[in-house]
Amino acid sequence: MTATCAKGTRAQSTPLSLRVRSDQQGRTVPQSFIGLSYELAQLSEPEFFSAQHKDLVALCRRLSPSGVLRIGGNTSEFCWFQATSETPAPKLHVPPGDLAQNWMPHRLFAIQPAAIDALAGFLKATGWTAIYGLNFGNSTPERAAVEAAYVRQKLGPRLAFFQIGNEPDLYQKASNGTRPPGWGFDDYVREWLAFAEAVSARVPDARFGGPDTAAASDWVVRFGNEVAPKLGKRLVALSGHYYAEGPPNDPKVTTERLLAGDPKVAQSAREIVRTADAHNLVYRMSEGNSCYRGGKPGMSNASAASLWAADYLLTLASLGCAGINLHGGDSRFLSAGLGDHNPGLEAAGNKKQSAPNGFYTPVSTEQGQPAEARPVYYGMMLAQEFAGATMQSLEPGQSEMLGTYAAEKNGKTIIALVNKASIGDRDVLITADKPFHHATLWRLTAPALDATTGVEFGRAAVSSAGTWIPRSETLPIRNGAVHVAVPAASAALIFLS
Ligand code: BDP
Repeated sequence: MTATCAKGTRAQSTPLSLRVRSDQQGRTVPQSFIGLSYELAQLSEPEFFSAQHKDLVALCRRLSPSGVLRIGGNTSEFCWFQATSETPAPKLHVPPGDLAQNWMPHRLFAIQPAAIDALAGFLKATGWTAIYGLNFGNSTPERAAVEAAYVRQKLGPRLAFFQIGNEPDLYQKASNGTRPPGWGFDDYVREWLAFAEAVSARVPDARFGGPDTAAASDWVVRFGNEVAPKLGKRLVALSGHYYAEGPPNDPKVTTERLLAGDPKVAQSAREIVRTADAHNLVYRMSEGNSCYRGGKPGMSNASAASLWAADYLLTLASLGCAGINLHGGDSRFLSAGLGDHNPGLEAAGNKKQSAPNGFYTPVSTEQGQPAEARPVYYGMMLAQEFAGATMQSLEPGQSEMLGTYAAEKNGKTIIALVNKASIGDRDVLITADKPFHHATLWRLTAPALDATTGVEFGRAAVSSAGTWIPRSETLPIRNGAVHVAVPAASAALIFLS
């Protein structure tokens, strides 16, 4: 990226006209739309998710008053609940072959009851709920049931649901090896049901979501169709992961490609939402980010990722997805989740990085340093403004490299314009079929697409204490229309009332 990204070029002469159609309503975005995803192994340090982790609490609260914390990831297959000091560790299944080619942890993480007690305090302090991932890779239904009973008892209504296992569609791959080659969907459902029934026997009101696949949307659809009739009201969500790009050391992974968007997102979301609707479930994108295997420095930890997040989240919201959880956390646990490989560092070449992994994390929480809102967090903040809003259509719809979204909340119209182009400012003229008299604007800005610092929303940064004092611009209204210039590599959030 070059400096032209920040400044862009002169605005185009003919503005793009967009009209908000309040008669064409979409779905209401749930208040719990925004979420974060973490490795379950973070719980091996009980103080991490605790009410005492003040800056992380503050940054979660700033992001959403009612967000969802999903705890799972690759390490969830290697965590075990040490219910008492006598509880033995589970047997670790080691796949045959060269472990250097395997990307799973292969070491165990003990979770003490104190970590669950602290998690309950963290959720109370943030106002969030949790999706709790039970180990399915190296565990038994009995162990899962004991852990689930304790989690349910301590988290109470703050437990959204349990998930069992992480990315089972990858289990039989050599890079994963959780199950032998040939193991497939039918084996998965049979084993999954055994875990769910064991948990239900101990926790009769337990709720579940699944299948938390890496990529296979056909598994999500089949899971909905096969498991919903068996579980009835106990199944509440269909879940799947989405990483837009990866791995970071693949030269084909670029900011340009990330921001160009991915048509598969809409295709698979439509299919999953249709299945979820048919069974009275919701669809949650329970883990994902800009680039798998820890993210790519200069992209996942940069302004590009904030624009990607704003656009991706609002795309999913308009397709009826009930929520998203962007993955992140402490680099030690993200490295562990990848078998201690750090491909992002390789991609960085000789450019020094402040952490070896977790370039995509929305909140940085490196040891001994205050928690910090990273660029992707600001894109999530922009999307959060749509929580509780009812999506509306904007005509004529999407335009190349410009994400356009509208919704109505508390009588106000909200419009997001995400200019993902590295050069070329966009001039937009907005009208609405509902008259408005007041128009204000918050911008999502950064010095350049690859800037890893200096991202602001509403001309303000979020401090580690969660403080954020945005400054809005008032836009003039002429002949019932408002004119907005959206510089290259920036976004605008407009409120009409
Ligand atoms: C997913 C895993 C998670 C990893 C992430 C990644 O669930 O544990 O950290 O991808 O590749 O496959 O970054």
